Amino acid sequence: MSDLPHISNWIDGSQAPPTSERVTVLNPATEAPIATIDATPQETVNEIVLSSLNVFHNGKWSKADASERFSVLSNAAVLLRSRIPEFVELETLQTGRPIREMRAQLARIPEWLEYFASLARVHEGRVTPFKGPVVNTLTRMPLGVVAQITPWNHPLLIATKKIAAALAAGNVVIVKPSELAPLSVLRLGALFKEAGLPDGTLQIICGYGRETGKYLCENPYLSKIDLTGGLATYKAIAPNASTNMIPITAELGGKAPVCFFPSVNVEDAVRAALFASFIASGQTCVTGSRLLVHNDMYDAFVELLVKRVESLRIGTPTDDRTQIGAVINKAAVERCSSFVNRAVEEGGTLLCGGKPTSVDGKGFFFSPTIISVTESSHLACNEVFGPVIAIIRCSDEKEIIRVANMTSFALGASVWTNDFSQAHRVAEQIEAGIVWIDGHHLNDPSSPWGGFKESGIGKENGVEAYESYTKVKSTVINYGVKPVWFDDDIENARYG
Ligand code: TXE
Repeated sequence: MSDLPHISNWIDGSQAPPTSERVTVLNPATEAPIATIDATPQETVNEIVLSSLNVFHNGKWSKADASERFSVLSNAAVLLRSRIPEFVELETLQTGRPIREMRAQLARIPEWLEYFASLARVHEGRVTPFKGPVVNTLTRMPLGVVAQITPWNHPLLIATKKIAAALAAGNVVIVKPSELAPLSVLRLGALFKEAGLPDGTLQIICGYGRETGKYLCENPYLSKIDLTGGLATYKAIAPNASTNMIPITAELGGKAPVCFFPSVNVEDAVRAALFASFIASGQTCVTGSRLLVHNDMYDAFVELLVKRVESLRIGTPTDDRTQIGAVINKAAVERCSSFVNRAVEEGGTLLCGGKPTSVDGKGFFFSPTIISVTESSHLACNEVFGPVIAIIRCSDEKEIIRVANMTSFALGASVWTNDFSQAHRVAEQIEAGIVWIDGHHLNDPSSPWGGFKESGIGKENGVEAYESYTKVKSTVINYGVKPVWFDDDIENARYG
């Protein structure tokens, strides 16, 4: 028996007895095992869905007043804010991301709980302009038991935003965090209990995606699946969801263009590129993975960019000075290498980086890499999900817009210019769910987040996310004449 701590599933308000099969979680920066988690088998997954259905039907949460949902989510926000340092430590340990990034990101996560708490309290139904003496009310009801499949790159942020929206709307939630970084999410179970959430309303189950995740998504009693992950995962779960008429929200990959125009000073542009491209070692769905640079600034931009990228500090994630941490696992290192090799084989020019590296001889690290390529190269068209960034020289505005749209993904994009009308013109023509002007990665609980094309379906954040966790009920109240259609003595019978 290993002496690693084992963190079992959080079910019905407490830690469940451990499953017999387990998954080991590694620290990507040292390759050392840090804990084991459950590998939940199908039978257990199905039992959990059924017990969650009972919890939904008992109405303690699904029929709770909006004011009660507001209080519980607000309490959870207060508790989370008071525990940020311990969550930061855990998140850094399991993702290998620099602690300075995790501090900045986690400090904001309670805002998602506050936002959706408020939305639960203030969201109102509608009355339609129905013809005749009729009042038609539209009210929103929770869906039922919803499954959330969450990833490893922003484990706590992504899980919290999905959980907050679903609970605010009155659903019972089953979360399956990524087997690569599940530990922070597992801690949310006890936190929500302390905040006053009824037992069984938030269930957290662990295991491999192709096993536990698959079993969960195949269950016919779910009322929604909300996935953040890869396109292949979406394609694996969609057929079952379709058979069982389960709606899906999917937040998938991206190939975000970062568009630079010469009105921007080169130093500012390079700073923007570093921020867009290398946060989380490029492992985010909106990573600025294609730098589209106007010809008039290209040479100066590249010269300074390479200098700055080469001086980024790769290091131990817990060190405050570290700017670039690890990537998530060995497969990610290999994937980065294979993208670099193919880009070079296709005639791309490696400008900097391009190699696996390590810290104290250990860990899954890859040096920040810039490769100049053509717009239709493999690197320019496919998602790396790592610190391997394509740069493309573009002759003018029209070309930047054309190249920006040359991708099957359409999640994020950013436009950097000091020309106000150019900013609007370009942003308007870029196909993407989120376009930033003079910014990148900007995120807020109120701001809908989700892509077009192969980047996904539906939105996280905002009223859109809340409403996607509800179904609309139309109640039609006739206060005029009662139906007389089949009465014998009525000619030209009318209704109402
Ligand atoms: O994701 P996976 P991976 C994208 C990105 C990346 C690619 C693969 O393009 O290169 O996905 O990354 C669970 N049924 N993003 O392999 O496998 C899995 O256990 C049910 C973008 O890490 O999709 C985990 O909980 N669940 C993204 C979750 O899906 C399954 C963040 C995500 O893992 C499953 C991460 C199955 N058959 C990856 N297979 C973003 N938008 O930020 C896996 N899972």
